Amino acid sequence: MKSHIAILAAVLVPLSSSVLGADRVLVTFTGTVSSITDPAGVFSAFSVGDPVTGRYTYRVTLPDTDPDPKTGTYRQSFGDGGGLWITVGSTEFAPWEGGVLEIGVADNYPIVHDMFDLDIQTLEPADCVASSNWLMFKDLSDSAITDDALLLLAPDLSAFPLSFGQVVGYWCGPSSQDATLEFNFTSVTTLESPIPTLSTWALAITALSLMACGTIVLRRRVAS
Ligand SMILES: [Ca+2]
Repeated sequence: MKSHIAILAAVLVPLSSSVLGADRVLVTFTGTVSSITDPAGVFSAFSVGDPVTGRYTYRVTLPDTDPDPKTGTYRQSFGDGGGLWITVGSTEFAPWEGGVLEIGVADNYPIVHDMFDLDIQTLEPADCVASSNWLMFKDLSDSAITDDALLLLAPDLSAFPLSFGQVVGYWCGPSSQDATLEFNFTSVTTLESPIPTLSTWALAITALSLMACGTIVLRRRVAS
């Protein structure tokens, strides 16, 4: 019986944050470095083909600060729990503690088309040096996005054919130089959302099946 309870707890605890309605979105992603533009030699430790992992998170109740019904702008500071992390190889580019995650949504907007993007600064601006993490999901056919609301699930890569991420560095001074490391996505996965995902429903069905089996076993033991 104890093993049944342990199994149920292992299944139901993660469910409580998703089936019951998480108040934030948490998405993980994987990818591969596709290009490096690096005149200053900032990203010399990395190569095209290097593996990329990362995650981002934001609160689902963030207000849209853009009155235009075709575009949304949402902000959440890193100190308030918003963030976008990118790890290339074994090097993590984490948000600067004073950084603000900015999320943009565009619905059938001129030139931009349908777009969902996230951006956060990763280094405190000092000596004219800064850097940022940026993800962009774009659909030129204008069918992926239907309004300017925050996305509550990870973008479906098949609906956003033009998608990529970047780690960007800005160096200014006598010779201003930008360095950019770009990667393609191989997967984008919802871990938490107020909307139950297919994997969440699979977990729920597993949990209910286990409960039903446990009940049947108990009744048989009581009856025998
Ligand atoms: Ca708007």
